[in-house]
Order: sequence, then C-alpha cells, then structure tokens
Amino acid sequence: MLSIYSDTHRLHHGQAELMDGKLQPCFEMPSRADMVLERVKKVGLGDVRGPDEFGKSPLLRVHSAAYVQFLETAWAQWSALGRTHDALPLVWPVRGLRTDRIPTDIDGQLGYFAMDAGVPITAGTWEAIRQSANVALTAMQAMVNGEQSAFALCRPPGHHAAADYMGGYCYLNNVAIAAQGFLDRGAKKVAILDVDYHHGNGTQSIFYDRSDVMFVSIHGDPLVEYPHFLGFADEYGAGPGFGFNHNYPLPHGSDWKVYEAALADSVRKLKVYAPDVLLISLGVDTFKDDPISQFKLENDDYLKMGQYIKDIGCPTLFVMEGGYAVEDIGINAVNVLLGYEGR
Ligand code: OKP
Ligand code: ZN
Repeated sequence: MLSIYSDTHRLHHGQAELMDGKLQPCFEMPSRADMVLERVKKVGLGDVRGPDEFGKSPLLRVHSAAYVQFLETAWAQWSALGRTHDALPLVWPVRGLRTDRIPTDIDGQLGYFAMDAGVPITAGTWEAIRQSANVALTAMQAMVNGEQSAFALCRPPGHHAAADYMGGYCYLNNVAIAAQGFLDRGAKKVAILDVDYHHGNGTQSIFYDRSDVMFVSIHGDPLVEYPHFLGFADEYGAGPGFGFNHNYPLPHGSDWKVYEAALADSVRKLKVYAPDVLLISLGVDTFKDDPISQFKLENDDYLKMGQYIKDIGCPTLFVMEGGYAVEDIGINAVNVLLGYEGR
C-alpha cells in the first residue's frame, strides 16, 4: 500500500493542554507520526511519498473562508501582541451569546473558532495543518489515478474540526477534505468509517445533511466521553442526509468482543450503501494502554479490524487520526493496514 507522509508535521508542537485541571505536555506530539512512519518502513508496507501542493481551494470546499483565514493569520495576530507562548482560546459563545459578528481581536476569534482548549496554535501550525491536508489530498489523487488503497499519514489529525471551528487537536478536517476531493473528481457516493476512540463530530457535522457521504462512527459514549455534545445513537442525518449518519457509542471498558459487534454492524450498513470509495478515519486510541481513552483493544485486534474493512469491498483511503500510546501507535495503525491487505 502506498503511504503519503511529510516531515512538516514537526512544525506543529503544542506546549501544553489542560488535563484533570493541570497543564501537561500535549498528548498529540510529533513522535506519534514518527512511530507510525517507522513501522510502515519496518514491515515494508510499500512506497512512501511526500505530498503535492493543492492550494487553498480544496480546503474551502469543506471549511468557511473566514475560518481558513483565521487559521492562516492567528499566529501573526497573536505574536503581534508580544505573546510568545502558544495561542489558546479561553472564552466561548455558549447559549444566548452573540455569534452574528466575528470578534476582531485574536482572543475573541480564538473562542469564536474553537470548541475547546485542546488546539494550541504555534508559529508553525498553519504550515503543518496545510501539509496534513495536502497529505490526505495526495493520497486521494493517487487513488483517483488508479491506486486501490492508500495511507495518508496525517498529523495533526482532523476529525473534530468542523466547517468553521477547531477542537480536540484538530484544525483542518483531512478526511472530509479528501472525501470532498473524491466527489469533485467524479465519485458519486463516498463513505467515511471513523474508528477513532472519539466521535468524529467535525466530519459528521460537515456531511450531516448530505446523502452523497455516509458517515459511520464507533466511539466512546459521548454521555461520558469527549466530545460530550455530539455522537449519540439517535443522530441519523438531516433532510436529504437522513439515514446516512450512523453512530455506535460504546461504554467505557469495551473490548474487542463489544467492538466487533458494532464494527460488523457498521460493515453491513456500508455494504448496503455500496460507496464508490471508502475513507477510514484511522484513530488507534481504542488501544488498551491509550493514556486518554477507555477501550480495551489489543495489538492483534487491529489486524482483525483491517480484515473487516477489507470485507466492505471497495477502494479504501486510510487517514490517520488519534492514538496516544506512542510506543504502540505504529504497531496498531499498521496492523489495520496489514489486516486489510491480508498479511
Ligand atoms: C483527538 B482525537 C480527556 C480530554 C480529551 C481531547 C481529546 C481529543 C482527541 N480527558 N481532550 O479524536 O484522537
Ligand atoms: Zn481520538
């Protein structure tokens, strides 16, 4: 399987996130991608190529112009005030507050365009997130050109980012941008299966009212897990998109047995939909030793996950999302790809 990767992800390295009331080093760190790349090479998965440049237009097919401009200028606005630490939001427009005007100061903009404080913006963030989207788009283009499968080794991840907000380590929604890329190149029906531990709220919201993108997600129950405010089982889609969104919230402590039942049901739904192309939001934070998650999958379970995905039976683009047990992230992510390839 072809992999796409860029070293540019290193330019994004947040200093700290709030966890349990304490500032701690960010879980979403550069070594994550290094470990996955190392494993790709070690098992001889296939060629590894750098990304091509797709510019801003494919980003604007998914994200609002105001949001993309905010991402592009946030660090300059922040550092112009003499600030040297990461930019972070601190105030949000919750129920009853005004969202009909975009603040002109950077603190207001950070709150307006964010769902939480897990999204540090550094000097290199814009370049890193742009290239992460280019990695996904390059893998998409390779498949349009004939590859039957590909692995976009994206970092930072993307599935929590919606049309006009960032959150949960995510800025540009790489998998949504690639999905829209397939549609813009002639695909009629696309499906996204999100196996990250956290619900892909951004991806769901981007395609919620559309029938040309089916979104299926298996994740920790949002009643007790991030992102808390989306990802419940009764979210089926809206308008023409009704019936094209399926969530499988699972309890804390879920192991492969519990997970497999949800995955098998997801596979059934995806086979009925019969998409032209399938995208996988490949988070491996479902692993038993993940430091921020509560499922119990083991290394070999990811091989079986890959076999289930293969059984859906269509061209498949794997897009890297989460996974914070850095020692095992490479083994687990690449096991899905090996399982898919029947190796
Ligand atoms: C990003 B991805 C846990 C706080 C969780 C945000 C998690 C973002 C996960 N106590 N903070 O889906 O892997
Ligand atoms: Zn996650």
